[in-house]
Amino acid sequence: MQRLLTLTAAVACSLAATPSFAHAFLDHAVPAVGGTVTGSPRELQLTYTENIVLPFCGVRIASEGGGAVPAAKPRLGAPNELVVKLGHALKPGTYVVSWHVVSVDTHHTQGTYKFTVAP
Ligand SMILES: [Cu+2]
Repeated sequence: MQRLLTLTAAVACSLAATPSFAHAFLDHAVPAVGGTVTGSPRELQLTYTENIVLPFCGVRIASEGGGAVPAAKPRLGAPNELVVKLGHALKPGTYVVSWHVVSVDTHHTQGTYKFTVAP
């Protein structure tokens, strides 16, 4: 029975994973994915394609050289949006954002993107 339930869940998920209903992928971010901003942002906003479960979500920010940027724990700006307040202003340079989330359908996704702070 347990096995049948597992199989049913797997089939349901693969059926659900069509382009119209996928896991929580990053839809857009501020600063924008691959974008350049003038001056340091105070916070990052990451908006997902599905609602997410905050206790299982995390975001790390590092300079391209690898140094971690201190940041607050993410909070929800909306049911599908993480907001991360930065611990200090970012110097000009390129930064790497690494995120992982769990969507309300319990699936885990993760990814990275970069943005640049112009001088
Ligand atoms: Cu899913």
